[in-house]
Amino acid sequence: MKHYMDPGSGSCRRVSAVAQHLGIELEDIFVNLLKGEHRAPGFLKLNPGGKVPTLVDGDLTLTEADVIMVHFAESVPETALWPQGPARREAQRWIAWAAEHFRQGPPMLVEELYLKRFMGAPTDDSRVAEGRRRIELFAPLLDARLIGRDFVIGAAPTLADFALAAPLSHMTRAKLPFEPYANILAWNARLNEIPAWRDAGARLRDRMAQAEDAAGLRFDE
Ligand SMILES: N[C@@H](CCC(=O)N[C@@H](CS)C(=O)NCC(=O)O)C(=O)O
Repeated sequence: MKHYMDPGSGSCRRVSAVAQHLGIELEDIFVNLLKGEHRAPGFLKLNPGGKVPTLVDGDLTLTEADVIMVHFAESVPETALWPQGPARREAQRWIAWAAEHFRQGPPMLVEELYLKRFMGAPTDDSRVAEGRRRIELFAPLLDARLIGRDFVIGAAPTLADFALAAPLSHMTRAKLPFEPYANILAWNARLNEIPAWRDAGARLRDRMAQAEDAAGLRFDE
């Protein structure tokens, strides 16, 4: 399976981590987002939306990290990442909530406070305020859900955890304001102990560190 990806993307981190966790081998094809390679005509033929991750599995081309994660989970006999019965509905509910609500605020701040610096573009303060507002609106719900739970569905991680945690991948670099949410921070730390999630997180950090060096930027000020 070919995985068109940029290791610096939280969405690609989900795809890489789930594949590794399930023992599925992927051929990674680097699409350098910072160089605009996702807008190249060849890539747009594959994914007219111009986004990574994009997966090619034989005749099937899939976009949307949520769908690709499910494609992997349903290709193995049984995995706790994608539980059966009511727990699966609950996981699906959180995946939908992540896409519709929780994963809105953080990417706005990542773009405004971090990625724009690579392009030398000015920060749009209204988008920063909107990103913060959305985090303040939705983070308390996830924080409350995690009281007394190690992971979102229960004792074991599921695809829902990766769908929710992916946008926190740039938390330090973009200084995402999650300090008030102790349960989210503890859960994020627990997820980072899962080898496949940690490994994809390390590749993301290395990728961004190299990009920062190449651009002559420092983000630890
Ligand atoms: N809903 C998509 C979002 C994918 C997405 O936004 N990917 C980003 C990287 S994290 C991207 O390709 N950005 C390029 C652009 O939008 O120009 C998914 O979950 O796979």
